[in-house]
Amino acid sequence: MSIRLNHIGVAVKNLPEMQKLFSLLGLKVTGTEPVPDQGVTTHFLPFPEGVASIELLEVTDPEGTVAKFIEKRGPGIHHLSFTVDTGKLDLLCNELRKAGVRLIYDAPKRGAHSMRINFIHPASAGGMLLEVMEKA
Ligand code: CMX
Repeated sequence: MSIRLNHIGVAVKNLPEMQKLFSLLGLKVTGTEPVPDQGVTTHFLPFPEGVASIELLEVTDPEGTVAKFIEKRGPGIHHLSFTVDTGKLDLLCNELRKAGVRLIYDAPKRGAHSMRINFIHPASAGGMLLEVMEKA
């Protein structure tokens, strides 16, 4: 199984300010997608050659997990997201569970860009929230 960095999720408080900053770094928003299930609208800024993206997370649900994250820890890097080969996510999740790794969902959910997603809890990942996903 191969795994690739897909994006770095960043919880933002001031979207225009962050868009301006990344624009100065040469990264532009190429796609925006509301993900009501996750209480956010996602704004994707791909790196050149499509290697990976920055994902700006704009809060749409004040009770959602990203809103809570900003309230507790302030804006900043929220998660790292990795893609696995299509059809391999369930296998990976089973392997992780068997190894005692704590996953957030019992079964993957639908995320932005029609991906199936799950998360490794920060308690099992050295304080980082890690997303693992595959194309649905
Ligand atoms: N990165 C690192 N640590 C985090 C974190 C994050 N993103 N979010 C929460 N934590 C910390 C909490 O601050 C808490 O730390 P302390 O124990 O030191 O207080 C700890 O993790 C555990 O917190 P918890 O009480 O179990 O749970 P929370 O209510 O804080 O929720 C989590 C944490 C990971 C379970 C929740 O954020 C979640 O379900 N995340 C998955 C979904 C998600 O993040 N969606 C948004 C992105 C969607 C997208 O990209 O489309």
